[in-house]
Order: sequence, then structure tokens, then C-alpha cells
Amino acid sequence: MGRLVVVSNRVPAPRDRQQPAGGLAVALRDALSEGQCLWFGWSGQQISEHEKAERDVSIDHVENVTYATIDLTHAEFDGFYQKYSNAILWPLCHYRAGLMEYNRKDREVYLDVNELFARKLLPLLKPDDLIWIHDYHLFPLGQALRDLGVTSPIGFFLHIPFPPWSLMKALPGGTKLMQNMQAYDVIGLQTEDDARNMNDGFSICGVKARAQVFPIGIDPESFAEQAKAGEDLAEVQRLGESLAGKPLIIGVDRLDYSKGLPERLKGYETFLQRYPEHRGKVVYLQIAPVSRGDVEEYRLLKQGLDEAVGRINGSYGDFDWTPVRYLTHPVPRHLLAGFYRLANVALVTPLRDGMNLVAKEYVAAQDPEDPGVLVLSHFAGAAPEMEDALLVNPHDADEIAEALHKALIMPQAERKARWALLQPDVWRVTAGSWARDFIGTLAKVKRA
Ligand code: ADQ
Repeated sequence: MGRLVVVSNRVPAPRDRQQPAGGLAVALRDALSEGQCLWFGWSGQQISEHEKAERDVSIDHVENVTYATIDLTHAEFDGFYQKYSNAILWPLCHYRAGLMEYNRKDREVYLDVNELFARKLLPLLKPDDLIWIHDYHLFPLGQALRDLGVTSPIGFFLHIPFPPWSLMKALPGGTKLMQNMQAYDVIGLQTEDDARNMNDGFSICGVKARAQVFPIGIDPESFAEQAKAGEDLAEVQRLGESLAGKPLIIGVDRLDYSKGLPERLKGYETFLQRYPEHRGKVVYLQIAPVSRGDVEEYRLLKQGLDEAVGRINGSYGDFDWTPVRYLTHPVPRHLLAGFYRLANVALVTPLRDGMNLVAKEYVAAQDPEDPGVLVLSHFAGAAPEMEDALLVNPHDADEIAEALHKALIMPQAERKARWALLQPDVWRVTAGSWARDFIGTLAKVKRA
């Protein structure tokens, strides 16, 4: 098999290269441990317009992996990343066309940066490479590489949902985006729904390409170990003591409108309203670190959440009880694992989500003898694999309230039975199996 070349918008920062802390680096850990690999992408650094001419690829070797990164100018960062990727493609792919802030100039910058990636990557490529491109920032990169004469197998994986064509066609240049997908030999999506949507789009646009399903997972063994070890950590014990016997409901998300946080708070508020017996007797901890804080929509979202939390705590709280504990800074993963294990209920209610790894991490973190209950949105990509969770419609505050009540009073035997049905899939569909399946499929490609 040829060398694996991974391309993603962000490449792990140097400090995260020895011991990856999360995201794609963890998911690819097994795949990157074999043979020589190259990982190419943006450095995370921005440069000024006049530094652009001398910009070069910076190369760093850690064991068998070569990290190759380039800087982006402020204007490229803004048009390519902030605007086109995160204020156009992200909302659209999450079925929120109304939030799209389209501007033709940003599309041009997006295409330019994809071409820049292709030009800078080209000299680093070898003929027998397998190239694996990740996510919506880089839809047209495969075509840009083909235009430069690259003939190696190229695969593309989309981590986020793909909407029906009736929605996607709201994107100016949407048909072109679909046509460019012909450059890929393997196209992977998270769920059957996403693959069907993309394949319908292909047939409507007359594009000869086919999307397949490669659901992503976590590394359940190491996460379970971390969660168990978490029991002995001072911070986890402090959280436990602070609950003074009250059950804990936990929510862990990037602060993003796709995660359904205002709707979730409304669900919790409805729960306190409708089930007064739980007032003063339960704690909801929401960890929601700010992300993309300089996109307007995300600022407004945070403002709304700050207000909702204040309102709930003000109206339902008491001098010795705070109904919602709310953090907008990240929590290190080893603590998070311990927190999950301590939590009686996880509330994972995205309005749309490619997969949602928090749901899988929560299941992996449980004590099999006394597991907690997962309340999960139908609209998480993980839902079809996790039907033994309490599935809810995140738009229905009453349904969230009822599920919370049900979870909190659920007998241990039912909790164990549900967990025992959820656990096998979390152990079967892992980060490792995802990468192996995708790369294995790509390696079988023979280009005409
Ligand atoms: P995300 O939208 O980031 O990923 P998710 O799948 O939930 O969503 O992954 C988040 C990861 O970050 C998890 O490992 C989680 O533990 C961690 N995390 C989240 N909040 C955190 C916090 N407050 N502190 C510390 N860590 C936190 C995108 C897609 C998803 C898809 C993944 C992988 O949007 O749908 O599942 O990629 O393909």
C-alpha cells in the first residue's frame, strides 16, 4: 500500500503531535502509526499581505509522520475559513440555509485557497500515495489536484451532514461543487441519509460519482480506561462532593447553533416546570466552550445562552441550589471522561450533527454495573446506531422534559439493559475501524 497523505484544514499544533488530544488526530492515530505518512494543511497562523510572496511550506517530522503546513493571510483566513466555510457551508450543511451569509467574493477566496493547497502540496507528493482529504473546507481540493495532473487515488470524507439537493441548490455554484466531486475515487459520509442526499444530488446534477457510508467512532477502550482512572482525580472527586448526592445531568458541546443548546435549556426549564419534585434535587452541568467566537451568529448564540441560564437560575434556583452550572471554557479530556462517568444522564440534543462523538464517549465512560442514561437527538448521525438511548426531538421541549424525568427515575436493571445494547456498537464502529475501512477502500482503487 502507498504512503498515506492526509489533508485537512487544520493540522495538529506541534505540542499536540506526540500525544493527540482530540479530533481528527485521535481518530487517525492507528492509521498514522503505520508506514510513512504526510499530513498537510493550514498551520493556524495568519500572515500579512506582504509576507504572502515568501510564504513557504513548513515541514516537521515526528516519528513516521511528516507535518507540512502553510500560513494563510488575514484575507484568506477571513474569506476561506470564517466566511465561506463557517458562515456558508456549515449552516447550509446543517439545514440552516437562512443563516447563510453568501458573498461571491468569499467563494472566490475559498476556491483560491483550495488551489493554493493543491499547488503547495503537489511537490510533496509521490506517485504511489493515497490521498485522503477531510471536510467541507476542502470540497474542491481533489479537482484542483487533478487539474495539476495528480493521478493517485484521492478520497474525501465529510464529517458533517449533507442536506437534500433541494436545500443544497440554494448555494450559488452548488452544481459546480457537485461536479468537482468527480475528482474523488472514494467519497465517504457519516450516515445513510447523508449518502442518499449526496447521491440524489449527483444524479440530479448528472455527476458520475457515488457517496458511501463510513460512520466514525471513538477509541472506546482508551476512553473507558480514562473514565475509570478519572474516578481518582481530585477534580472529579470535587465535582462529586459538590453534588451532595444529587444526580448529575451533563451536556458537552462546542458552543455551536447546530448543537441545539437554547432548545436544550428550554427542555430543562420545561422539566423543572412540569416535574417540581426534581427542583433542588438535580444538577445540570453544561460545558460549552466558545468556538468561532468572531462569527456574528456565534456571538448572538452565546448572548442568548447566557441570558437563558441566568433566567433559569434566577427563577428556579435557591440560596443553596443552582439548577444550571454553565462553563464556556474547555475542560481537559481526562477530566471530561471522569465527569461523564459521574453523570447520571447525558443530554446530547443537536438539531443536526454529522455523528456526535460525545454520545459515544458517554457510553464508553459508564460503569457497566451502574450506567447512566443517554438522552439523544434523532438528528445526531449517531442516532441510527444508538436506538437504545432515549431518543428525542430536540425541538420539542416537552419531549426533552419527559425523557429527563424518565432517565432520572429509570430502574438500574433498565439502565443496565439499555447500556448493554448500546455498548457493542460503540466498541465495533471505532475511530480505528473507520480509518481502516476508508483507507482499505481507497487502496483498492485502480484509476482508469
Ligand atoms: P464536532 O462538531 O466538534 O465534530 P463532536 O462529534 O461532538 O462534534 O466531537 C467533539 C469532540 O470534542 C468530542 O471528542 C468531545 O469530547 C470534544 N469536546 C466537545 N466539547 C468539549 C468541551 N467542552 N471540552 C472538551 N472537549 C470537548 C465534527 C462534526 C461531528 C462529527 C465529528 C467527527 O460536527 O458531527 O461527529 O466532526 O467526525
